Amino acid sequence: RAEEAGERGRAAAEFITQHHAEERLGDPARRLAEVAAEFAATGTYTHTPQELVFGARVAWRNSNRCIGRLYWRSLHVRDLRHLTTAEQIAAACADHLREAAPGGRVRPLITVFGQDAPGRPGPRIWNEQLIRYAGYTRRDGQVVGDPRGAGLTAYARRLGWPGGAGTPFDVLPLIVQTVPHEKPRCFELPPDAILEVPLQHPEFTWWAELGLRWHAVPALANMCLEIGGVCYGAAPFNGWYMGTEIGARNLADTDRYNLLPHVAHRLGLDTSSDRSLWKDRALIELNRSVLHSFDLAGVTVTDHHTESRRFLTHLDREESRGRAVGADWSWIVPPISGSATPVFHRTYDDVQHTPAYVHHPDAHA
Ligand code: HEM
Ligand code: NRG
Repeated sequence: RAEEAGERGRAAAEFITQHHAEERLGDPARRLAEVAAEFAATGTYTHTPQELVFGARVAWRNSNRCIGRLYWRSLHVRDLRHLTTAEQIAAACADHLREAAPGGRVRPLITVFGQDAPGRPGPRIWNEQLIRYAGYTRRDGQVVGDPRGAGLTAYARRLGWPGGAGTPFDVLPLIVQTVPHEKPRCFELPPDAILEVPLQHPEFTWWAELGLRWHAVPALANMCLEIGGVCYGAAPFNGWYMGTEIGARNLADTDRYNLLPHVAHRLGLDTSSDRSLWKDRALIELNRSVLHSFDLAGVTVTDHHTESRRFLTHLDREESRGRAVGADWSWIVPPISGSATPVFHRTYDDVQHTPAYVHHPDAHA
């Protein structure tokens, strides 16, 4: 325990020093002394609003799995560390979603709730993202909706959530915990906080009949924001989607919506042999439909070619500033047409810098 406190104290000093150096704030000695004193008295310390903004942005810059980091300086930070009740936090998450995509224009945004303190953990959001679709497991083991949401769906039901309409795209309630060892609580998201895009296709008019849709804002909610030895366990953040996340993974993976066979059938493709490349062709049409539909709806979305180019610009820019960029090739390279993007044809150093967004084990796993 003392060892862990020492570790966090060192991380605090390192962060304060980094903040002063990067933002050219002069000698950090005064702030370091202040932090050391608060640390000695309370076992933790409080970031200034400026430190919080800097920390959240640099944590994005340090997200090795993220291809979208070129605009890391533009992250907008909502400092809601003072909120305490589950109701307030759920309402603030709904506001986050409204503010993240006014009129469909998505902007990178993070809402930071209270930090963990020794013996006093801060709030947690159990949902993987603020908006995720339920997965209802039927008696025959088949799942209606997103199989990825099946665990949380079952858990929400046990907490008393009555379930949604039973469609494949029912939005899960928020599950918020403010007091450890006490049951978390469910909050339905207000419909006006949920922007969704129905999928159509640029050529096939029948595509809309498939009844597919996806939500506009990917807002990761279960990662911990770690800044200078302090953990913010509830700090949902979002950017915009890259089309492949939806068209090549969420709707296509066999353990997700598994739509390739159905789409290939509707396209009249020969599914009797892998070598007809029916999966590949179905993937391309799914991805065209995602980009086309988001564009038509006026909702921000990027494609993997554009985003790959931007990422290389990001690498150049960071290197010219003397900063090494960590990256994880297996996450950076898009899940379709990898070799047609420039990020494929090189290697990266997967070194993890701090501050960072980190995965903590699911409370309900
Ligand atoms: C991961 C794109 C904004 C932090 C990813 C992934 C993509 C992506 C494609 C891989 C996801 C996957 O394969 O499941 C983008 C785009 C953004 C954006 C296009 C537009 C602005 C942000 C922001 C943050 C962020 C604002 C944080 C402030 C992360 C993190 C991961 C990630 C931590 C890894 C998630 C995990 O481990 O599950 N991003 N991102 N990204 N991104 Fe971004
Ligand atoms: N693949 C996930 C989302 C992961 C993060 N992606 C982003 N993040 N674009 C999915 O829902 O498909 N972001 O902050 O923009």
